[in-house]
Amino acid sequence: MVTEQSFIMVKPDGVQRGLVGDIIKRYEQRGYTLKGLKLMNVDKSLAEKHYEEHQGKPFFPKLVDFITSGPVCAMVWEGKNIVAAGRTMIGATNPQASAPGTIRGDYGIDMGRNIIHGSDSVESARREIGLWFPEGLAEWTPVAKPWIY
Ligand code: FUP
Repeated sequence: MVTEQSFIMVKPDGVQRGLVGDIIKRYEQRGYTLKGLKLMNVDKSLAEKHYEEHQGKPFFPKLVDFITSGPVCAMVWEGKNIVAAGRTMIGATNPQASAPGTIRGDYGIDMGRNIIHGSDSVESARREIGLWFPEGLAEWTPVAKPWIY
């Protein structure tokens, strides 16, 4: 079985508002496996690399300022279809368009303060995990796995 991984990050607004625990709980309870976790400050260079696809867009400078404005909680989650399912759990980019029950739909109002990032493809997940976790990930298999799959 191919094991898919996604890079999920609670942004500075989510950390400041005390939403880290709830967000971790949602992925854990769904049955996904936590493979990497760290609270960290983000420097400009990492922020610009992470959001390189948006370089040159009008919102780019504000986005970099925001993501470097306080600690983020960087995570890697693993499991079946985690990239797409992780995004479904997050909701739409604009919290106003996110359904209740999603993370942004439950907690967000403003596009510039949308709480959480999740990789948008398996390819970006690979790139983002390499960028944010150059030290590598924890190696483990949860004992609950046969009860989830
Ligand atoms: P998402 O994958 O849902 O996080 O969204 P994008 O990669 O398209 O955008 C990255 C971040 O840029 C968003 F989380 C919010 C910000 N953004 C804006 O502020 N304005 C825009 O028009 C688009 C995105």
